[in-house]
Amino acid sequence: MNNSLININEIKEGALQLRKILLMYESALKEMETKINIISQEFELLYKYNPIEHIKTRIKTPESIVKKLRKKGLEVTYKNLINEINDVAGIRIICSFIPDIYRMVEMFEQTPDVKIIRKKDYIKNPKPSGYSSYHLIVLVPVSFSKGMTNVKVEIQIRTIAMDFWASLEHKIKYKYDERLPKNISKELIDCSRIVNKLDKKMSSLGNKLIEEFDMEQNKKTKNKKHIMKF
Ligand code: 0O2
Repeated sequence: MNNSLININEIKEGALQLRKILLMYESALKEMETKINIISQEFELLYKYNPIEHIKTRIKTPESIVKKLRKKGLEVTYKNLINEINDVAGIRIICSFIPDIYRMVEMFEQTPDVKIIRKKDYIKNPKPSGYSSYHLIVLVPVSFSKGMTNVKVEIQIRTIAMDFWASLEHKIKYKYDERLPKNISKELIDCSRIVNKLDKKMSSLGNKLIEEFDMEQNKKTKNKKHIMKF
């Protein structure tokens, strides 16, 4: 056993630094969650159609942060955590139909205080695993007593079907400690194709609903800006 003396001040200092970082990410998530909830309620009120089924937020676990830094070949430091890990704060938006996902992306592009720094379309280009979703990395301004900080948040936008596949695949992968036997990987890829087909079919059935919504939206908004006027 290591018999060196415990330095209580060092422990306190480390704990405070970690709490400050977590507060920064938790606050950014709250800001984003509030913005998305407002958009969702506005859609419901103005168009009687809400593209958002539900949202989930999470802060990445310390184990997952350390694993990701090591995978990237980086030292486990607070600096690397902030600069190199884009998804410490994550928000997942579950939409009804595929076109709703692109509508959400468009909306974030038009939100003045959310700066998109990266976009990844895993719907048009699914991952080899079969994973599909739309990812955005955004900077959200958060005000603290000593000024404003832009905090990185990852937004994953997907349909219910994409979420169903990703959640179960994640569970199965976790069970195998990410070393999936080949036959299971193949089955999962097949399942993702079925899910994708189902998604496209449901989206074409939902087209009428979406077309009516688009007409209403065009009537009610000017310059494609989603601002409620009082
Ligand atoms: P968890 O549990 O969500 O924390 P980057 O440094 O940003 O370039 P990164 O983060 O690997 O690299 O980017 P990517 O691949 O765009 O997004 C990673 C996240 O997308 C994952 O986070 C998952 O949430 C999700 N994801 C990506 N590929 C898959 C997949 O094959 N299956 C499932 N179920 N989800 C996937 P984490 O950190 O891996 O996990």
